[in-house]
Amino acid sequence: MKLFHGWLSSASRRVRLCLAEKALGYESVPVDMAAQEHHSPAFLAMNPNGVVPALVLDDGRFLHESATICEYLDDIAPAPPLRPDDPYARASMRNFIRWTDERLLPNLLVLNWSIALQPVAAQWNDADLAARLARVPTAERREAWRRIARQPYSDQEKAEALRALLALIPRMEAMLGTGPWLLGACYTLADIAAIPFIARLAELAPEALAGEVAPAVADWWQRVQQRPAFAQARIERFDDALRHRRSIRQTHGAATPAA
Ligand SMILES: N[C@@H](CCC(=O)N[C@@H](CS)C(=O)NCC(=O)O)C(=O)O
Repeated sequence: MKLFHGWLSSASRRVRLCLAEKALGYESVPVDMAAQEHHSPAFLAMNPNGVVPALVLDDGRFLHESATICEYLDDIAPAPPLRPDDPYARASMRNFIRWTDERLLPNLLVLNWSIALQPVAAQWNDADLAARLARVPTAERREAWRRIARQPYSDQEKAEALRALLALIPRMEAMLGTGPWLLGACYTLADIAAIPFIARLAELAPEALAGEVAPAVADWWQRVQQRPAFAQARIERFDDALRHRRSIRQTHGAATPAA
């Protein structure tokens, strides 16, 4: 299989975590978002939404949507299982993942793009920007690119985005009641879906993850980071990774890294 992904992209991180848990080998193809590689006709043939990740199967067919890809991987490589057997628990897992997709990811993108892509996008001239926007396949993402290039998110919008992200912590705290994982005894795709957001919150608002504030989530986060798959999936600190890539770019003049 071939995974088209961004090292810092939350949806891509999920799929890498899932592949690592399953010990599935794959070819890694990082996508340069600032260069709009994910809006090229070749990429759009794999994922018509023009977002990472996209998975190319061994037989040449494509899959998109990180939650769907993870379920597919759990179907083709059932060990270790990453979904609960119980139908109600499985449905709850899907609802939790959908909530992270709909309520958390757009807010995380506001924060991440403001530091990863805004400095690059702000330099595009009007004609360049118009040509770039014309290649974005969905109105929602086109507006996100326009905002980042011409109307950067305000401090208030960023604070609201962070507040929305922080809603994850009490929700997980309640789910982890009996633990050790979000749906009980088994580590599942719900845990994998939460990891990229908690990893970023650990950087943006470490106080919210303190043991006195969110004891169950703090313990869960420790357990997650000890899993071998966590290191294999390369869930690096966002700011460190960005700094490192910028210094490489300044030294070698390489393309802007995928965010
Ligand atoms: N629901 C999608 C979300 C994918 C997504 O939004 N990916 C972001 C990075 S985390 C992206 O590629 N953004 C690029 C763009 O909007 O142009 C999934 O889970 O795969």
